[in-house]
Amino acid sequence: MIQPAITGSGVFTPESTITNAELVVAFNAYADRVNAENAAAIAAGTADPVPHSSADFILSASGIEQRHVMDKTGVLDPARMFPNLPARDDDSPSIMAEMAVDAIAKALAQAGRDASQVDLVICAASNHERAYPAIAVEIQKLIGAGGFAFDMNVACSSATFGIQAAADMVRSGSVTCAIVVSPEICSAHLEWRDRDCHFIFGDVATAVVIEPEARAKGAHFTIHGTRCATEFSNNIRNNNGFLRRTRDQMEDRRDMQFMQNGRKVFKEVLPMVSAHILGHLEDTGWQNDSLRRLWLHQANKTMNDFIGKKVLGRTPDDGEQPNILQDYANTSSAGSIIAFSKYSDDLQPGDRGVICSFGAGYSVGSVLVERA
Ligand code: CO8
Repeated sequence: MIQPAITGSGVFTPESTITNAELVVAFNAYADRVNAENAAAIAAGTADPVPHSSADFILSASGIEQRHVMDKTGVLDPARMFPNLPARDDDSPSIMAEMAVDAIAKALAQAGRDASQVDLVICAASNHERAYPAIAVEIQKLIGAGGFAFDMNVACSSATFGIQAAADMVRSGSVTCAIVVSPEICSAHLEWRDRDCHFIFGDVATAVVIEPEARAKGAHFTIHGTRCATEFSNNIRNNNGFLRRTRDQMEDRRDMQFMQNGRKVFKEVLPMVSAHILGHLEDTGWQNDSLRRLWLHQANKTMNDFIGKKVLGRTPDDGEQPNILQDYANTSSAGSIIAFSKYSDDLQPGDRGVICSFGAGYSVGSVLVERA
């Protein structure tokens, strides 16, 4: 069996940011407008007013301070409340592909590889811009890669599940230079008019290069193990899909966007993730005290603090479990890879770490790596 390694990683970060304060001003203006329109029904007790959002609540409940987005003007327009991303003609690159190409260029530069050497592109993300042709095949063409490409979706766990698929193909010898790219435009499937979730997500793209370790050109991360698990739950769900036009009254239905029961997710996913990582470590023969770093899914700071403590058996020291969600918010599958990409260069040969993502499905994926 061929030993796989992560030889490069890269992040595309959209220029526009929305701070919690900006977000709350727009949301509260929207709430005031809707409440004024419904004043009679609210007074008669037949409609509930839309309550105001609060920047203090957002920070204390999630740890998020701002998010990057592909378009902020549409999101912050109280009369619109979703991004403005005009359709492109079929001969122009799609938006996800364009984001992906930027992240891939950075990852390939770190790996010291040219795109012509790539023989697999997996576009692993929690939503795709169209049903077909696959975004991954468009990316393959745009970068000038060979081989084959496909899209996959396991919501927040897409990147780690993609790494497992790519690493398995490298292990078996069917590919020699794989890219797992995760362009996430969460802003387009988030319901910005729902105060329970309007603060949660942001946009980004990440990419990793996976190759046989023997081909690595420089410092890299040996992949010692990958493990994926799923367990069905309705607590994070989006009912949008290709059957939309076959059904009545779907246009502005709430469940056409991201829906979650955040409290239940919190309670049910935490034990699942801690047990998953600890089981993966044990079966690989790794002690938790040999870990130098945890690159966790970036949904909620309290959640990560809890998992870090459970996995290490103590409160993580500064830098052992880097968070990026204060700057990026939840970027679905890309979150743990942003943390990995930004906080891994300082590790020394022999240092070990875990990349772990989790979310809708439920799903959890872990990747055990060692600096070499
Ligand atoms: N401002 C002020 N008050 C608020 C706000 C707000 N914005 N929002 C809620 N409140 C109020 C509530 O109404 C509630 O009031 P009351 O007690 O009077 O009923 C109170 O604050 C507490 O509300 P919650 O119980 O909801 O607050 P929590 O402490 O549970 O925090 C969180 C909410 C932050 C959502 C938290 O539950 C959480 O992080 N849960 C885990 C979520 C998670 O990890 N989800 C994973 C989803 S990601 C995924 O799988 C990918 C999906 C695909 C990507 C989708 C892209 C769009």
